[in-house]
Amino acid sequence: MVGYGHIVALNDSESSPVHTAGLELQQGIAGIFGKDCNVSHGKWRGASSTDSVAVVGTVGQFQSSGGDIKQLPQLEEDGFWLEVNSSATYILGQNERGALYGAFEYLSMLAQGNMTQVSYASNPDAPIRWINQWDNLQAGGTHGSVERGYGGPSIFFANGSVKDDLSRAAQYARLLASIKVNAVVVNNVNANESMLTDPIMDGLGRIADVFRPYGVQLGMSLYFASPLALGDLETFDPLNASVIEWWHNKTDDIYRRIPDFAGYLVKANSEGQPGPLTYNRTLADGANLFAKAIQPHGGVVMFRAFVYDSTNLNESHWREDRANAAVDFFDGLDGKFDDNVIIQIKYGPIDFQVREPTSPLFAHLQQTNSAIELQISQEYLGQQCHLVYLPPLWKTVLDFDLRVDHQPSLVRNIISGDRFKRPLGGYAGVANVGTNQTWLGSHLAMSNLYTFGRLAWDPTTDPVSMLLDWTRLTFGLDPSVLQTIVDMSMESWPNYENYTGNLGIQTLTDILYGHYGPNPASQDDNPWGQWTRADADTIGMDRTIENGTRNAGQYPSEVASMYDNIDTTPDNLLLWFHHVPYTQRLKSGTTVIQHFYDAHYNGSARAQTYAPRWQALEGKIDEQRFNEQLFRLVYQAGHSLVWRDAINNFYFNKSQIPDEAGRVENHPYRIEAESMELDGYELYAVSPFHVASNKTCIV
Ligand code: BDP
Repeated sequence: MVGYGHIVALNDSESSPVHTAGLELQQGIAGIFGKDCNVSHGKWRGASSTDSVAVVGTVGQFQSSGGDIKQLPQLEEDGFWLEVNSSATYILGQNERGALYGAFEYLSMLAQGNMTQVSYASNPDAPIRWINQWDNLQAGGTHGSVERGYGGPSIFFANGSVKDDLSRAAQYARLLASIKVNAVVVNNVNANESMLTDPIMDGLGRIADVFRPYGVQLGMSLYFASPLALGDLETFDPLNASVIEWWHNKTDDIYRRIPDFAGYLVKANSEGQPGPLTYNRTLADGANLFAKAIQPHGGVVMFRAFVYDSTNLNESHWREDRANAAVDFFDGLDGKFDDNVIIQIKYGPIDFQVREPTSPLFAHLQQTNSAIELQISQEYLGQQCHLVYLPPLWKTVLDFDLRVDHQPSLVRNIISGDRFKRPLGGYAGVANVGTNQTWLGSHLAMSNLYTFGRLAWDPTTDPVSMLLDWTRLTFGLDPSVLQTIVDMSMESWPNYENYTGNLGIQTLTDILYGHYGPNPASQDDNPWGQWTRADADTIGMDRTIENGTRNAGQYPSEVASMYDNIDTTPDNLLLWFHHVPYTQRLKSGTTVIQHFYDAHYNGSARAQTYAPRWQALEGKIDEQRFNEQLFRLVYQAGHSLVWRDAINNFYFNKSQIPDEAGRVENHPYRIEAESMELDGYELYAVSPFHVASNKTCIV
């Protein structure tokens, strides 16, 4: 019932999420209905005190105010009860954060025109619903000050310090609370010891202060060698007594500043980051070092499974195939991690590619907590210059059944803790937002951040229904706007896969530099023994058990035999698991090479339709967003052609097998820029080659 004149928020402390919830309800109702409501913060005196009321608070606060709700079901941590009846609205959280989530959910209903009476409880599927930011203290990381960030510089850091003005950080916390995210790790996994200096820890305390009213906790990435790097000790051996004491003291220092600090995120022994293997200690020794220091404070350690390093391991197995690394490195460690450690596992065995099988490590950790790492920032997926709506990709992993011990073992039920009865687990989303007005660098990319939160709360949510909600909340209720955005978004990931890399060959994106644009040659020409193994006659990585890299054998037996056998491997992962002739017939009846040609033509043709479909919405979307998104979609149309021709030509040149439709060998319609008559322009040789045809562009 929206007609109330009064909102009661059952806590009057300004840093409390319940206090925030009162203000959000007031602001939201004013925004949606143009109606002013009073808010009183503190105790509720019962329904008789006013005839129409919305009450928000925790169940405990409500009951101690004398309130009584019949049939209140069991609420889990962060869960809430929402009841909208003819005279009142009750939003009651299991904790304060849950109450705020309930307020946002209620506002989301109203903003979408849903005025129905409801009465339900909502509980999270998993306790860990974290965002990871890869922000550097200093500008000058891979992409300015946010690694793999495409939305401008950091909202937290500038010039080696925490920013003075944290208003944008507060807005971020607000945004994340509205999608039920409960913590943010604010700095890059490629961490820096300076995070643990007093001025930075003081600054982190200020960030935590602006997060707190939204129920968002702060976490930090650690540099494993900090005791040595800061010059305090001569070692960072995790079993050394002074190292242990050092980390305990630092952890106490952090909690003195941030009593609700969420925990640490650790990237160890990977891509140049030091770790326990440096001292012949196990990854569990490394993780438990931090777990023990943080346990008395109630914090957790997110320890990343993205480990590939040459130290101290049966090197050849993972070097021959990086997809083997995570399971190899964690082999024998299940059950050795403390209970407040969560192993954070990228969705696939390699690295955020357009199509990967589920990481087999999810099946190996049965006495260890695990979480999935998803990448909202579209590093390999068009970097926000391409529209790619990610939930359909994420769902291929979350809904995958690993059949551990021949029992149903969906990834989402493993990470929620249900399958192996683990106390902790969940979701980490690499968002990398920046100061750009759009946060991520593109208007439509924000659907990925929104739906990350929705899936982390309930991974069974349908990708279309979440997208509809997001579109209504973002662009309003016009049916043609809804239809166009939903249609384009839903086809965007399969299309991107079509015009980039097919059949499980991965994105074929440049792997050595920016991870953007086509560079299929770089897939094999790199130090990690990857990936496509393409020659004149054959293509694909043999990951079978007998003759290949044995990667298929890392899966539980039912899944292993499916992938080990070419006949039961789905087409979309054929080249991930098998090395085949270009003439190999797919289940669809076509050959591998012809599928490549067709997919690239079809996918890029589809991408040509986005801009005109968007243009048809002119006048229904405000001018700024209309124009900015149009610019991106026009660019995507052009870049999809670059992709199409680069990949098709590359494999045509290798295989010399013509396209049955005769499109690849000759481009009758295409005029190379450098063969045109140039007036006022000059030819310019470019590297890497893929950015221009014939390695030449005009300037
Ligand atoms: C790769 C990114 C790199 C990250 C790394 C990671 O290119 O910037 O540091 O993943 O996840 O995909 O640690």
